[in-house]
Amino acid sequence: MITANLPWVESPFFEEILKTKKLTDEQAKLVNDYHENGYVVVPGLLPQSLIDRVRDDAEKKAFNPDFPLKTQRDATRVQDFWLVSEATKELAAYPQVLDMLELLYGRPVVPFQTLSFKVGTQQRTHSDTIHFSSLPARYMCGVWVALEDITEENGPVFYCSGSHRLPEYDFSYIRKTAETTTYENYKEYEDFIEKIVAANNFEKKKFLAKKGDMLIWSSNILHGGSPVTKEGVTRWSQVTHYFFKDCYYYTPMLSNMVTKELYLRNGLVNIKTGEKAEQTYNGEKLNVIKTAKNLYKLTAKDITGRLLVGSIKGIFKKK
Ligand SMILES: O=C(O)CCC(=O)C(=O)O
Repeated sequence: MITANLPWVESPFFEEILKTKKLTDEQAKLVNDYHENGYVVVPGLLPQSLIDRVRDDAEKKAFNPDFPLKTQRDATRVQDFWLVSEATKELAAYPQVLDMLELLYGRPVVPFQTLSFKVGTQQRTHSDTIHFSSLPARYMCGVWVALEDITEENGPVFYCSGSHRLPEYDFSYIRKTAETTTYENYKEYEDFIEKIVAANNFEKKKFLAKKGDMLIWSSNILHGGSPVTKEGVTRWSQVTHYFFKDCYYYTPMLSNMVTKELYLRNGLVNIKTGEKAEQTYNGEKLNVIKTAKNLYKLTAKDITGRLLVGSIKGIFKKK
């Protein structure tokens, strides 16, 4: 069945593919909502005992400066706490969540990053595709879990329903020039996305979650963190980021999206298996040619780097 090389829930042929699936009413509602809105809210699936263990670990270790961590940590967030917290890892690879994601995407899931939050991030609107993209496109999603009740005051996550249908905006849309970008250019991206929100009249819907509620968002949905309006309040929460099998994984923010020189995520580890994630294009290994520090060009197997250079020289000779 042709999917336009997109996850089936995001395919233009979604309705046709849906008819071929044997789904329960609950599953049908999940896939229809996700297709339509780009997100779903799932209350009551995760055991409160697991939520309590994750929160306890985050309090006692992640945000305890005396607990040694090798990953990035600041006052708001800790990256990849799953490496030292069994509970965080369990939440990231919770079997019923993985089943749900595999139903939505039709491929084995690769949980690859956790972020643990103590307070609201107040992050400006963005799409995860600027950080995490795949080839074929859109095989990525986020699962955000409240580790305490979320209020208007403690900086709820917000999202723009339907915005997943937008193009995957990167710097090739933002700039007229073709430089490779870095995180120093990130504000330019955020300013651009704010204009996109205004141009589309998107509403920023707040996720006023109860402890244990979960939000699944698709790779390209616009989202962020609302302002924290009460001093000193916490917003214990965890987000896990997932890719899916048989893709190349890259970071557009650090790539050259005009020349398609990609910052490949070569060291990606599958949280569930502990193994390095193999990268392929729908199962096909491509040639990977290094063009600069951390940048790679993908070519088909029948074109080697040498041939590519040779044919370019040939073109110049003819002239
Ligand atoms: O938790 C938040 O406030 C936002 C998190 C977020 O935007 C992300 O993980 O991409």
